[in-house]
Amino acid sequence: RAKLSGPKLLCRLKAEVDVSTVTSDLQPFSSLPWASQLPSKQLTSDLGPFRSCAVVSSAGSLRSSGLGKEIDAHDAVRFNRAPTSGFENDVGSKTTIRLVNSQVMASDAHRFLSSSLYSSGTLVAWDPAPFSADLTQWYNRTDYPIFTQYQRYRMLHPLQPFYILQPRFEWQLWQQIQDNMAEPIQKNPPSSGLLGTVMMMSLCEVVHVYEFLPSRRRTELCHYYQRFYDAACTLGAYHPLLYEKNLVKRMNQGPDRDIYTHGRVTLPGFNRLNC
Ligand code: NCC
Repeated sequence: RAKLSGPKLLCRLKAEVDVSTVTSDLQPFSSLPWASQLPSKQLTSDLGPFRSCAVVSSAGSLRSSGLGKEIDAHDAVRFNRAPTSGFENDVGSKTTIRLVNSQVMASDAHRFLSSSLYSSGTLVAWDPAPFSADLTQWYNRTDYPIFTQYQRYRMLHPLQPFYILQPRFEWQLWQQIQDNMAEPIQKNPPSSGLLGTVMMMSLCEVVHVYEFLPSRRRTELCHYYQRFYDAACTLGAYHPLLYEKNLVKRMNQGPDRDIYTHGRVTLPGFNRLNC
């Protein structure tokens, strides 16, 4: 299997991966009593297009980066319980979209329903669904109780836009990682970081990703917001993170130097690609 060049890889992603979200008219949701809590339209038709976007990984190497100002010049996506308060100098303060996994939504420790951390911008949630499961199978067997938590959140915060990614998107992206690697990769969905990056490529003209590919500040510190050390946070265990990073490295259109100094990768939005 031939290794695709960066531009070919970008075109393949654009053609094969569809950032689809759950809408109220889809089976099995349309026949459920709470269907009206779901958005009636796709995330990609409600939001954007944004001119330039920042994908802010939660990596420990963001600490002392001083990237806050630069990040705040873009529309930004953040992940899970990554805070901005107290870390503005390094990660900025603007949150346009927050992408949360279903574990965060379900765990008591993360106070998903009550913490103000989740209340700015648009929320997008995802759950590691079984490989190629249809929506009904997934609905009956989610990894974490994403739908009960979604309904509760919507009751408490009815005005905040809140979307749920379709598992189809996770697995289409997983397939692209697999198709472009020589070895078989683990059959777990990509990390929130890659899901968010591709989601932003569908919403923005240019996407800058910060500290997904580690800079010279590379550290075993897991998150910039927590004193916990584990190299697996950067290299992956459950998620095929190393392969995800390999893919992003190949698609990068910015200079290698940007990665080293700023942990910054530059990717084109799908709409800007001529393919
Ligand atoms: O850690 P997490 O990810 O919330 O980080 C968000 C994204 O940033 C990128 N990252 C993070 C740390 C690091 N040192 N290097 C990185 O590149 C990754 O792309 C990552 O996706 C997740 O993907 O949803 C994940 O969530 C956590 C956890 O569920 C939440 O933080 C809530 O506590 C997972 N950790 C565990 O389950 C213990 C993590 O595996 C993936």
